[in-house]
Amino acid sequence: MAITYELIKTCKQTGARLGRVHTPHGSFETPMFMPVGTLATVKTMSPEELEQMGAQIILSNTYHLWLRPGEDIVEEAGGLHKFMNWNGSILTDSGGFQVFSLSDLRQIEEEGVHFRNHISGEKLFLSPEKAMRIQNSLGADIMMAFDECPPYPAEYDYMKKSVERTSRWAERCLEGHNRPNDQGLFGIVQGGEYEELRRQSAKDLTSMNFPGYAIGGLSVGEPKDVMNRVLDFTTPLLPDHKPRYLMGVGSPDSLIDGSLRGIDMFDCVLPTRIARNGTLMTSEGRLVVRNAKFARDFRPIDENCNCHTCRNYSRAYIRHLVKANETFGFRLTTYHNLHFLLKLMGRVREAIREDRLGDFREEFFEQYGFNKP
Ligand code: PRF
Ligand code: ZN
Repeated sequence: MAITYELIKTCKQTGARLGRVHTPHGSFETPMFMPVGTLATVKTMSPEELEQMGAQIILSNTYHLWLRPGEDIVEEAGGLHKFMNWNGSILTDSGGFQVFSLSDLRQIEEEGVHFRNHISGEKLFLSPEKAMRIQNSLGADIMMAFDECPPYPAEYDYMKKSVERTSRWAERCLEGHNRPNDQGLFGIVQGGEYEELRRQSAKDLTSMNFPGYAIGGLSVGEPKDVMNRVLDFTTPLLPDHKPRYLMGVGSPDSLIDGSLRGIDMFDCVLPTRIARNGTLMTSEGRLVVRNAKFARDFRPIDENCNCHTCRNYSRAYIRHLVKANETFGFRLTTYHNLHFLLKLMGRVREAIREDRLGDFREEFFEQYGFNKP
């Protein structure tokens, strides 16, 4: 099996899991945050920098790499790891979600999804079999099943039909996967906010025996307490001896609240995207560095951070670069935000090891400003 999960311990205070996922490109500690490298690059960061900040696994996207440069070129290069010179683990999302969030004029059928290329307008079609063929060519360590992620809110009747189709598509993904020895395929549990449908989806997918499971369809506009409630009843439906991945979640509070509920893996464009408009995550909440009040502020972004950016550059300098649209400014902000989340996950793992994740949550939320009215 390409992917195995080792449970090291559960936090006595919260039930959160400390573990390790083994892949053909090394192992990574969990709970873990995966930086997003949609187009075979984590925007503005070199693989050397990612390694230096402690990234152990990154995510890339089937949909984007299929459109450009084309999975055949990546395959000819020797796969995604070689193509982009990243030797750690890689996970590719299946394209299902990107089709739903980026393209217009899509039409969902049993066979797959018809839609238009979000750049050229060209007519395209993606199916479970095609998503597997593309992901097999890309060669990531972990591939995702082709699913449907319905919008929030969605009617129960629609969600039920969608969950049933996602289960049938998952069967077809397993069938179409032709590199099970060096690529692990994860199933994706859907069902929106409906407990009965999450239960059905989890039952269908766990019976197919994937090496890991994702929880999809969250962080699509629902309130935070809805997400936490869904996690409360969904994670216990998943097997203990396999990794659990909460898709598209990356705000500091949700990373802690997800870990607390037994999630092992997370990804999100949030840290990299907000970095490119000058928003930084700090131990005291968000800092918008474009703000005039930082013009003569020669302190680091976060006095409690020891990243390359904070050790060497000031708020005033970064503000100047970002306002002038200088690429180097975006590199500095991206580096800090990713370092911040990776370090946060390290602190989460340490708290689990010491059975005090609940206390850590309280302290972190207090300092980050979540407990303020
Ligand atoms: N499915 C897939 N990718 C995703 C999601 C999903 O539901 C989400 C939901 N937040 C993010 N990325 N395949
Ligand atoms: Zn920093």
